[in-house]
Amino acid sequence: MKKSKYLYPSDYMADPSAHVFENKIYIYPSHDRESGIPENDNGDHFDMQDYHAFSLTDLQSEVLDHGKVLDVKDIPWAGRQLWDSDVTEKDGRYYMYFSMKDKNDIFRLGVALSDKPYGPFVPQNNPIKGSYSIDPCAFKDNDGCYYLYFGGIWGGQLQFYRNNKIVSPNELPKADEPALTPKVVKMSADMLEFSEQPRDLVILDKNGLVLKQGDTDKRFFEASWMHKYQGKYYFSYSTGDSHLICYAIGENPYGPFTYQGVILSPVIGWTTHHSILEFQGKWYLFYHDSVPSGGKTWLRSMKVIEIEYDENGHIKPINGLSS
Ligand code: FUB
Repeated sequence: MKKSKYLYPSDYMADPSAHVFENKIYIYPSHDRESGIPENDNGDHFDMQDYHAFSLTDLQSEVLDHGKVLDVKDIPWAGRQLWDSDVTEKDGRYYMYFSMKDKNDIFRLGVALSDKPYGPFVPQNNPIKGSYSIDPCAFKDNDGCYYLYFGGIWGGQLQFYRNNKIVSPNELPKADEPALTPKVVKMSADMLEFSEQPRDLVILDKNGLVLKQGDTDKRFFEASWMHKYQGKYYFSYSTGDSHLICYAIGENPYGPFTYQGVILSPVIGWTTHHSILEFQGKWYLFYHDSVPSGGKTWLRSMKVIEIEYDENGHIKPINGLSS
């Protein structure tokens, strides 16, 4: 599968988080819609109201839509905007982590539970205590510990915080200062809470220096994803306003991570967001672009393409426009 393929042409789905559960690929995307809200840097035009779950028995088969699995109306603490989500499994239960603004218009992370990978998911009454910002990625390590990676700048509000607290004046660092970092936190045994304070996930350049906020083609913006390859931890993410999916490698789930390069060059559409998984011995990149909607930033379509590693464990880059 060297050419990318659209996974669900009949509706707009973005930010696909893909996992293998029960020998199938399950995909948990954001459900884009035409809200009529004008586009702005705050992301108000991404006004999503529900999630669907999808599954695939293999990469050649049709994608099955399992229907609506969570609706903003059913979440007691809901304000607006269901952004990126992810799902993980522990002891036969499935935990959906999602980003949504609360009633004060502050992004928090929520969790919803199901006994099946295809939902429906039942939300908890409150957001995860101490959570903030967007784009949770749930990662299970080989030792059975679970971690959540999260964060996103600009509309994702990560710049509101320092040391996990809202600070004034809620600004990004200056271009020559260390970049704002994504966060990583170990989950509690019941998967409903953070077991510790979220930590900074530091990304270094090849000389061991911390990436700067002005390194816009390398520094973190949003869309955290974690996978393991040959015992190493691969943290991948979007650079946002420079529209790249990049990755960095570390020796443990907390890092530090060293920047390696680009996985996906810019696609049509402002945002770029992905997940990576291994299925039946091959590796795949799930992502989205706005080609089917004629370039509308807020109407994205999910896609998949096979990826390869070279002999040094580097991911061979994918061209977002011609693949
Ligand atoms: O889908 C809404 C937001 O757009 C996501 O949370 C970001 O990662 C970006 O893809």
